[in-house]
Amino acid sequence: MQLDEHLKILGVNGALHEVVIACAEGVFDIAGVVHTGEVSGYAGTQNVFGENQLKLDVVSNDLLTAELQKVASVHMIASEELDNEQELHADGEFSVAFDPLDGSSLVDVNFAVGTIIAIYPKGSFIGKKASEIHVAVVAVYGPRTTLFVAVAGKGVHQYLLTSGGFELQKEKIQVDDEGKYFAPGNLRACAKNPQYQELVNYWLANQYTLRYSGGMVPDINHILVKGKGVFTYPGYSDEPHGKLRLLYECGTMSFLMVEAGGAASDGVMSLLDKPLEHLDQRSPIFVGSKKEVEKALEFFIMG
Ligand code: P6P
Repeated sequence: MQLDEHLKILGVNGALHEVVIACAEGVFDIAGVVHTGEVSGYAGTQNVFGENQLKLDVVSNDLLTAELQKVASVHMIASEELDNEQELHADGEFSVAFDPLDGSSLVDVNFAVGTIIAIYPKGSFIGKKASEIHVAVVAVYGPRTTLFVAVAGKGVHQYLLTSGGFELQKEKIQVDDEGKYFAPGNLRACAKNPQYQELVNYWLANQYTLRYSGGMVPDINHILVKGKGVFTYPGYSDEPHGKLRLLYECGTMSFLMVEAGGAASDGVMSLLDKPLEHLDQRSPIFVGSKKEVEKALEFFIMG
């Protein structure tokens, strides 16, 4: 079954259906440039986080923005690659936030990368929470291009990009409450954060299997597809809020995981309930199987 038809079965119709399809079109376009490798090198510019942009970052952003521009129901957009949120259509019903190519620094070593998109109610993103997301669209560009679509209250569904379009692969993906896979981001923090060192020691002592690539999307994809595990990217003294962006990465991936029956926290509160203060806000993240997230937080709260 094609994405287009399955969305209608999920009750995604009208303007929201148009926006989701535009996101999928953008993913299709980005997959083309990622897999051909024709676009390489640096753009000579920096994003709002002060990171040097690859040409692929900029091209991916432009491809997705172009698809969203075609849809009258898109009010505003915000991109990790743009300095500010932008209005596309004054009468649009939805605002779309995205990281067009997450993990782009891994493209040169041919690791999997991804696109992270969240469709919110209209208006500015400031003050919004991930719990307000209507639909999340997350793509994994690996040996194959796959797509997660999470619809608020309707679960997470996976599609495979084939010559015929996005074909439904798995409905209602669910993660177990526990499972011994761990994806420990920012391990450098262990040198200054003994609580993190203790958590890593716990995972090792209990024979957890390491699954970490350095790409948030493929690393969380692993938890969703295997149905268990935990991804962490804590802060520490030098970076108390960690590295990952609340709007473009943590919020959307948390929405995806919670819709699949998992949990997501910043160490203090649910990441679904954390209001956005500014576009480049960063947040620690503990996300995955419920009991694995709870166990991870024990080490940080007790510390
Ligand atoms: P580190 C990729 O650059 C990214 O933004 C996420 O996709 C990933 O989880 C994280 O950074 C990796 O960070 O510190 O392990 O290189």
